[in-house]
Amino acid sequence: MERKKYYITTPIYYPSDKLHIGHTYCTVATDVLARYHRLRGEDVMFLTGTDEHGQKIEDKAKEAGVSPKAFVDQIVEGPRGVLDLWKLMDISNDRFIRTTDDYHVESIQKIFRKMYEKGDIYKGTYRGKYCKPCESFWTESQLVDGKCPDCGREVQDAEEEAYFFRLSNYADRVRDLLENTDFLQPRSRVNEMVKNFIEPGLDDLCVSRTSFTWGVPVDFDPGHVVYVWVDALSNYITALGYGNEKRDGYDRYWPADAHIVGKEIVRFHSIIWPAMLMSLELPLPDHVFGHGWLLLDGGKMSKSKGNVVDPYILAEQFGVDALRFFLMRTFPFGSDGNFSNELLIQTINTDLANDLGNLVSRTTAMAGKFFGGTLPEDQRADEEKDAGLTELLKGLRGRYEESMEQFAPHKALEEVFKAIQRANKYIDENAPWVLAKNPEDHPRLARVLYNLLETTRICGVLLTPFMPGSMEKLFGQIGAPEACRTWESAAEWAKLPRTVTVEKGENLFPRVDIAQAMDELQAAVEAAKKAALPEIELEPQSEETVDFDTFCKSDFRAVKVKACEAVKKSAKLLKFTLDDGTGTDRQILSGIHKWYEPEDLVGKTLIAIVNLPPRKMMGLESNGMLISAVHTEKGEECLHLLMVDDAIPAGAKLC
Ligand code: ME8
Repeated sequence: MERKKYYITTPIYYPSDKLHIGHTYCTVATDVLARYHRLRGEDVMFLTGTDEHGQKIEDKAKEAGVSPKAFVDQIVEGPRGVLDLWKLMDISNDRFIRTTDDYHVESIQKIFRKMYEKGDIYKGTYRGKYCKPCESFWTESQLVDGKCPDCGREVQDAEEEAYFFRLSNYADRVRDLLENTDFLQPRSRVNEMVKNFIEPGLDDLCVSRTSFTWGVPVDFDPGHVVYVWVDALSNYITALGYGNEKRDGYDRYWPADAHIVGKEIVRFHSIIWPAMLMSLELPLPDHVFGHGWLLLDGGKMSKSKGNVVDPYILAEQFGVDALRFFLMRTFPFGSDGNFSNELLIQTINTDLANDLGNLVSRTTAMAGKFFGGTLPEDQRADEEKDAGLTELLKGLRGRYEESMEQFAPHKALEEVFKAIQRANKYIDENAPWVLAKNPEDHPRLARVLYNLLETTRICGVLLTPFMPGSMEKLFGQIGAPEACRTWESAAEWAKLPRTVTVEKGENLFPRVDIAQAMDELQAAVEAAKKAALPEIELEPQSEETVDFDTFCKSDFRAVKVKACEAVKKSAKLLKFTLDDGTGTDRQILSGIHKWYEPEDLVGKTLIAIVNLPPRKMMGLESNGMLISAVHTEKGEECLHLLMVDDAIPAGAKLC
């Protein structure tokens, strides 16, 4: 029998900034669904990528002083970039598309031309607002208080020649698709789309721009670049070789089974994208699922709100699987949720350390202690006592499957955790430590432990899409052979060999100390901030000139350190006794204790300016100043006393 195909996609990300935990949420969710379909034995194609064109990227690159391509390359391929992040998060995408890839550009030009030749794209005039200093076009709705959203200055009416897509032609068919099929999910998003966009009337869509150049050029009208959403949405087919020879799989995988997208881009995926496909006369995807947002304190996610949202820091601190699990367990997919670091830690402690972790470690420890790790053949079931657990487990895969098919991974996890909690209760009900005391009860004890291992195994299979790495370890600990890790085996009770051998291993999910973890997170954020600072920063050179005679009045001399000590009650000051060649000791105070210990400086030849007027510091007189070189490194001030060749005699003048 031919394997069923399953094509699933994430949005392609704007590489305009580093990705945060909200972006990670979307990709992890899609990965979980992709892994679930693979577990079922389906032929999965999972696509993700980056959306690299448009004015926003062009502007950011300009700001950074690099070309747009160099700018996006750094964020996509550079250290801790998009590719690194997906690797770290164990994302199992089969393909990765960048909209700057040449095959994609070639396909976009063909797609644009095809719609143009069909008469669905026509040339017209784009009317909007223009900010002269920023050289930017804006629509009325993009303005902030009627002014340029970038610089806040006045804007003027402007016109630009542009191509338009006849979106209005497809309004009825799109409405029918939304209202009369299960194309768009969850259902609540359908009403949003129809009420906010379709009912007020769909305007034709401006699909080319001439005011910037960072995009796919319209090949039959140079000077125009293709609107970034037409470019971006098409990635779902260009990555399969539609319109190019470099990729393949279009016939096998299109139409997509599911596009997973965030709620703010549902409009593009459920109105514009189907209309484009209708124009191209291509089949429509089965489903678009619009998930909710992770919020911070009820508002938009940003780096400055106190919570740590850097997925690198979170994954390094708590483990990749714990983070993946938390995202899927805590927030109903489809609704918004409030993200916080405390909630993350609580979920790890409650579900992973207490419930799942304890079940595994208690069961394997008891099998080790009471039976040397291998369960005996002689086992005694007790229908009455076992039914509560075994019945729950027998129906678990079905309930899990139903939720996963409805794009509700949080509900699937809910079912699995009900079973885990039931198993922990089963331990208490059967008190294995009491059974262990009486040899006659050992067959019963063996069966209790077997039932617990079976429960763990089935839950392990169903948790594999969520925590692939940890479940692999779990299977090792409970001695589950390959045949007991499959989708089919999750529907079979008593699949694990009766005389299974367990292996007590590392604690899969250690408990997190909340106070300590919060401190460590803060320290990691500080370290990351520091690492992002420029290596070395130099003070800009002075633009003010000094005339030669004035400069020559400064008397710089070589001086030798005869003695040096810290000034009492001062954290900074060192007191130098110097030989300046005059025969009388010179005393200079210098605030450099942060960089030097006094004893290390004795005997050194330094440079001092000796004709400054005396100054009092901490009640002591300072006659001159020692010369140092300073710069900033990773945000920290660095200082080096100027030390010269010891062959230079004390008092030698610098000129
Ligand atoms: O929209 N919570 O890219 P993008 C949940 N390039 N999801 C979030 C989120 C949050 N706090 N913040 C962002 C784009 N996302 C386009 C897509 S597809 C043809 C083109 C989600 O990098 C967001 O909802 O701005 C979107 O689904 C995804 O991250 C990429 O966002």
